[in-house]
This record gives sequence, structure tokens and C-alpha cells, in this order.
Amino acid sequence: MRTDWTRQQVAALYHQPFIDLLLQAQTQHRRFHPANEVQMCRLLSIKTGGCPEDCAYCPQSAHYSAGVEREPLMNCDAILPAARRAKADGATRFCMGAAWRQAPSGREFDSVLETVRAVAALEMEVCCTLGMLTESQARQLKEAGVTAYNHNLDSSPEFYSRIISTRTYQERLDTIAAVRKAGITVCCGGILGMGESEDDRIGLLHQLATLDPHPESVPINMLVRADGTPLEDSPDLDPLIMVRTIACARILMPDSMVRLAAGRKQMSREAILLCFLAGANSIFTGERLLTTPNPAPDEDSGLLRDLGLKAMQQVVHSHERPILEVQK
Ligand code: SAM
Ligand code: DTB
Ligand code: SF4
Repeated sequence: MRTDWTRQQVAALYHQPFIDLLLQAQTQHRRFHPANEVQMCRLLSIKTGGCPEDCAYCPQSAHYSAGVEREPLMNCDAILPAARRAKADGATRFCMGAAWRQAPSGREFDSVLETVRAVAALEMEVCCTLGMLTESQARQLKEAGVTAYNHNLDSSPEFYSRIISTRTYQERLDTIAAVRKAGITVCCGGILGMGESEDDRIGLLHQLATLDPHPESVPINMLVRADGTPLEDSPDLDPLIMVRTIACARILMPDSMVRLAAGRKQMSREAILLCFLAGANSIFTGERLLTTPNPAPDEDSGLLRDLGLKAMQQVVHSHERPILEVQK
């Protein structure tokens, strides 16, 4: 697994002719992952809105008025039925998101730990995204059974400061390091369609691919424009940019799960198919992401059926697998 990519190498990869890129990505995909399988993940917003950060894309920021109702932290009894439903619907990963700048301490954090223990007992992957974490909080989450922590770099270091002013890129990297140190797998990716340049997308890919080890999970989000946020009027993103970025992520981080995350509702079936061809092997399913809509479950099951894709039962990374077989 290479972690010493230069930004020039990432740029050269990114600028390849599209078909060469897709062929390389799909070949790499089949070396490391079962072909025609997609992991289904489910999101739940367990604490909604009123966030002190000013992320320009986010409807949950208290700096903007995007019409998201604030909701306090849900308790374990309220969350567990959603996790059970997700499992019954075929999801193998349950991801709980909270609109916090940083995970709190005390009673609220204890409540999250209780929930994590209960979800872990359902034998699903348990992912949390609660904002910045200290090493001690990361350790406690690990002990409670968290398997993954989502914390995105969002864009290149240069573009980041145009999107968020209340938290630095380095703070993001520090949280990722604390998560890694606690032995929790890292889920780290970004958002496309915020007005960033090609060079910014290359910069994001370069940052991700030089994390050592790579994030086990790389979510690539297409901006979901929310009214009331500074990015509400961003122009449409060409979906082929999602495809190109996903293909690069697959080639640079071959063993990682690449998640086609937010934005599928704005994408055609053909564009989504190209993302799968480029090496995406995970989606969020269910009516809702955190606060914004996602394709309806029957639409998704129809798509998977038409593409002959199966729901992945268990994710196995190559370091956990003794023999690697290249699938034809
Ligand atoms: N507050 C925590 C944080 O920022 O790490 C966790 C929740 S936050 C909503 C999780 C991620 O969702 C963000 O890092 C961002 O990449 C993504 N996200 C938020 N709003 C989005 C939007 N409108 N479109 C696409 N992705 C978005
Ligand atoms: C990620 O990269 N995307 C997911 C998950 N990690 C937490 C969240 C997408 C949120 C989209 C906006 C919303 O629904 O509020
Ligand atoms: Fe808060 Fe996370 Fe939204 Fe930023 S992305 S405003 S940190 S909830």
C-alpha cells in the first residue's frame, strides 16, 4: 500500500484519459474487493442542528438559517430501533452523526457510549461522527465498540479555509490521528461541487492517499445544496467529476472502501453506475442522509437489481485476508 504519492503523481493519474482511468480503477478494484458487491450503510442524525462551526455547505451550522429543526441528543432507546431497522433492511454499517464542534464530555458522552454498546451488540459496524475528539474520548469509544470514526478533510488544505473558518485543517488531522491511535478505523473523505478547482480535488486525494495507513473508508460526497447556506447557489457539479475522483481514490487507496456518499439523489442511474465502475463499493441507503433526502429504498433496490449488484455481507480488508485472488 503506497502512502508516498506526490501531488504531481496524483495529478498525472487524475488527468489520464477517462477510459484508461476507469479500466485501471476497475482492475484494481477486483484485485482487492469482491466484484459486483456494494456495502449498504445507514445514517442517523442523533443530535441535529445548532452547530457552532461555520462549514459553508452544512445546513446544521448555527451560522446559517437552513430551516433545520434543532434536536437534542437522542437517547439509546430512541436510536436502537433505527439501528435494528437498518440491519433488517440489509445495512451492515450504522453511522451516527452529531452536529457538534467536538464530542462533549460528561452525561451526553456517556449516553453516546451506552448507545454504541447497544448497536455493537447487533453485530453491525458502528461508526460515529461527533466532531473533534480527544485521545481519551477515542479510547472510550473504542472500548464501547465503535469500529469506525468519520471525520472528513472535505477539500484541499488551500480551499478548506474558504469553506470553514472556525476549525483548522491541522485540527482535523489531529482528530484523525487520535482515532487511529485508539485503534478505530478511519472514515475520511470530502465533498465535491463547492466551487473547488481540479487542483483542489487533486490536493484532497493527495492528502487522503498519504495518510499512513490509508483511511479504511473514503466517503466522496457531492454537495447537497441547502437553501440558506453560503453554497446554496453553487453551480451543478458535472457528475463525471465524481466518477473521475472516485476512480483516483480507488487506484490510490486500493484496499479502502470508497463510499459514494451524499448527492445520489441528484445523480442519474447512469452516473451512479459509472461511480460503481470506477470503484465505489458502498452507498448510504434509506430515505434520509443526516438532514437531507436520499433516494427511496425501492428505487435503490431496483437500481441494484438492474445492475446485478449484491449487498455486501461483510467487509474484509486485505490485511485481514490471507490469500488475495484477482477476480476475473
Ligand atoms: N459535525 C461533525 C463533523 O463535521 O465532523 C459530524 C457531522 S458532519 C454533517 C459529517 C460530514 O457530512 C461533513 O464532514 C461533510 O463532509 C458532510 N456534509 C455535511 N453537509 C453536507 C452537504 N450539504 N453535502 C454533502 N456533504 C455534506
Ligand atoms: C460523509 O462523508 N457523508 C455523510 C457521513 N459522512 C456522515 C453525511 C452526509 C450529510 C449530507 C447532508 C445532510 O444530510 O445533512
Ligand atoms: Fe457542524 Fe459538522 Fe455541519 Fe460543520 S459539518 S457545521 S462541524 S455539523
